Amino acid sequence: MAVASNKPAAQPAAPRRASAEHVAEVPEFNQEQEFRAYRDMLLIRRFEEKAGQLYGMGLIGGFCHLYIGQEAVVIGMQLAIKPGDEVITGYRDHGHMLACGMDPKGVMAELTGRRGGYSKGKGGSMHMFSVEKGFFGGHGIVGAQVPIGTGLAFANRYRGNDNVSLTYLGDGAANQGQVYESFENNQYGMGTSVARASATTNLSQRGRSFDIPGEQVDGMDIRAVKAAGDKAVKWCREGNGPIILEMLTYRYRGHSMSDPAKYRPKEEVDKVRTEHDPIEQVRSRLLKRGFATEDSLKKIDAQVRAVVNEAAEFATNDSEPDASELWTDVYAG
Ligand SMILES: Cc1ncc(C[n+]2csc(CCOP(=O)(O)OP(=O)(O)O)c2C)c(N)n1
Ligand SMILES: [Mg+2]
Repeated sequence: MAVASNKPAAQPAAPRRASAEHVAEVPEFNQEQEFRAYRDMLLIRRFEEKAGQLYGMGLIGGFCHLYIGQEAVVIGMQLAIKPGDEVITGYRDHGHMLACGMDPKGVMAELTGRRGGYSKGKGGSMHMFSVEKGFFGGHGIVGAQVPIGTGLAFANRYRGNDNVSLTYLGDGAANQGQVYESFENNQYGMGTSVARASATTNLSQRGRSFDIPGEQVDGMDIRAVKAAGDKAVKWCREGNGPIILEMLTYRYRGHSMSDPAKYRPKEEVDKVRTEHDPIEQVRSRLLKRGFATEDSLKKIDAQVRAVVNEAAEFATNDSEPDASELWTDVYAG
């Protein structure tokens, strides 16, 4: 029996955590993995902060959706895949591009609409691709990446290779009724919390009617992401079909740069930041396990900042595309 109610949903639920049993199973990273996790996640964090600054200075036009807070998801999954595998996502895509190894200069220059950008400055934040690095966009239409990601997976099957396609989509996109390979739940679709938008908030089970298995993962703990990614990727490589990973993560900033995020209490964000920040978790393990000192971490921070500053420098000094470029790379159907 279904019961409908027009009562407003309860207050947005506090960010859900992965189950305790699952967290307990998380395998440790070795020293090299911890360092890589730290450096790669920090690059995304600093890049996004810089993009936010450039947006504030009026140097980035259009939409700009930041990935701050969610870094462990892409970096953890990247550690589980190999060259030849494909990655596709929605519009919150800068982190995915950096994780795939795309050049921060080319990504930043695309944000500022310059020639040296990945789409020659004509696409912007949501329209960047690199077949070489296995990145297939960057899609502004919510859920549009899901059928394309499914197509990439089928292409691998038809070609008889064992490559996998990682298709990232949000909790909001989960209600689109598309075919799902991977779920990423940062608790909000624009200003709507997942508890207000979905009758069931366990999105990992959305594939059940298609016999697609799924699992919830602590998306703030990069070790949990990698472990779940390893298992899921193995499942797919063995030809068992798709699998859903619901990454329980959290978006620190508003939906886009123009969203002040007034629909949630500041304390909610502060709590995640202080207790579950994905980068802080790695940082404190590096120190606690004696792998790093404050000084050696400062050196990494400085290296990352230098890469981001160089990207910003390039993105603000490179020239804009020539007006004649308006007529190139345009395809008529
Ligand atoms: C088909 C379509 N409907 C609506 C929108 C407007 N829109 C842009 S982002 C968004 C929210 C999606 O949220 P979610 O999937 O949770 O991703 P997140 O922004 O949290 O990463 C909406 C409704 C759109 N771009 N495309
Ligand atoms: Mg969301």
